Amino acid sequence: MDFQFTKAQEMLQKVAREFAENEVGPLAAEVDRTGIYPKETFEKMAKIGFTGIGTPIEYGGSGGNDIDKVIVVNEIAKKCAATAAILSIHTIFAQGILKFGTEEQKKKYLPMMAEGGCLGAFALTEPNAGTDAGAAKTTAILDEETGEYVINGTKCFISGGAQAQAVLVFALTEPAKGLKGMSAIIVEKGTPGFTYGKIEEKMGIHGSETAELIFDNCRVPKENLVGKLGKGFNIAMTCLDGARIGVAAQALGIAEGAFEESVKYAKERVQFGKPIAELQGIQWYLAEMATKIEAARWLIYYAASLKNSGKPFTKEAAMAKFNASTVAREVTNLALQIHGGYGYMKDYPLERMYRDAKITEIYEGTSEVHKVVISRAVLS
Ligand code: COS
Repeated sequence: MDFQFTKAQEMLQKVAREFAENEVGPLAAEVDRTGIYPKETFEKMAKIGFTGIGTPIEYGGSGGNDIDKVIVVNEIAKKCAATAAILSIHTIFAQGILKFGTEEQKKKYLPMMAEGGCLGAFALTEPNAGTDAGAAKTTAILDEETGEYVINGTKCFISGGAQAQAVLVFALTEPAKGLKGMSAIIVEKGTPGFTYGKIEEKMGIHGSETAELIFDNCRVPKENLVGKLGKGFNIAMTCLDGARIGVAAQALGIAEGAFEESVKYAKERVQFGKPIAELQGIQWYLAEMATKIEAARWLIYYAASLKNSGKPFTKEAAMAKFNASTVAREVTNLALQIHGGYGYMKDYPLERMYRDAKITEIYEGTSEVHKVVISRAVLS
């Protein structure tokens, strides 16, 4: 088993690290304070090719694979978890179209998502369908006369939902069949009947906007159906498997960012006449953090490499995400502890990292859902 980056991946990591340090890090506190979606940063990420990672060059993407995506999301999350979330979630739309879309859909949407700086979103969750995603009630009924789907319902907690140029919406095309009657349909921004409701105020990842999407007799051409009719739930689950590796990479980045801050602080902070890095209690914290981070990293790269090679990776993606998000919470907690009172203040990034880490245990599937997925796999 080869765990080495290729030369190109080493270069990508260097570029991503520099971009994160120069373009993302300096804005992170401001993005957190204002909650304003960092549009310019997203456009810069499009220019540099990050938004097109995983999309083939023939469709305007940058090529690359899941390892490359992990590298970039990881580096950006070290400096700003919200910006990493925006990038990571954006790529789910493109991946869904790439895997299940028609040639026309690929030609239309992939270039604009990759190079055009347009954001994509993924709308599955509803007020009464969170972990139980199959309980979604939004409908998309075909009007045979006009050849349009008429969409009615409300989606909630949709990352980037109000900014996105196109949203992959999961709706019941045959409501009587429940989740077996669910289909995936593209809805473009500006389509009559498609509006935004509440923009959520959250504990963390403030720059990654979370919106309610309202569909009120929203009509879209039947050509907007993605994949087979009635296969929407399977499409959603397939997309989420990949997205979970992205969240794991984000969680890893948050943990690494907090760890790096802690090492720096421990060497600088003098108490009892010496840097606190010389105290065994602090050394043990750092050792614990470093070990958890390293273990999380390899589980993520393992899941990503399985996905790349076309092997089943559902269980490993769930493990990688469950583990990395736990590590992000534990490591940011210890990092804040090492910083003491300063860590609790907004002058330092620790309290932001601590808040940002929590969502990784919740979105794209809670830790409890991952335990369901893992236990089903090991018991089957
Ligand atoms: N990839 C592809 N298809 C999958 C799949 C996967 N990882 N997991 C399940 N499916 C398919 C099953 O094969 C089944 O298809 P068929 O009916 O064709 O056989 C169908 O989906 C239903 O599967 P299952 O019976 O396992 O569904 P459940 O209702 O028990 O749901 C959980 C399973 C709980 C795991 C699922 O609902 C889930 O992941 N929920 C969390 C949702 C989530 O992550 N939300 C985050 C926000 S997204 S905006």
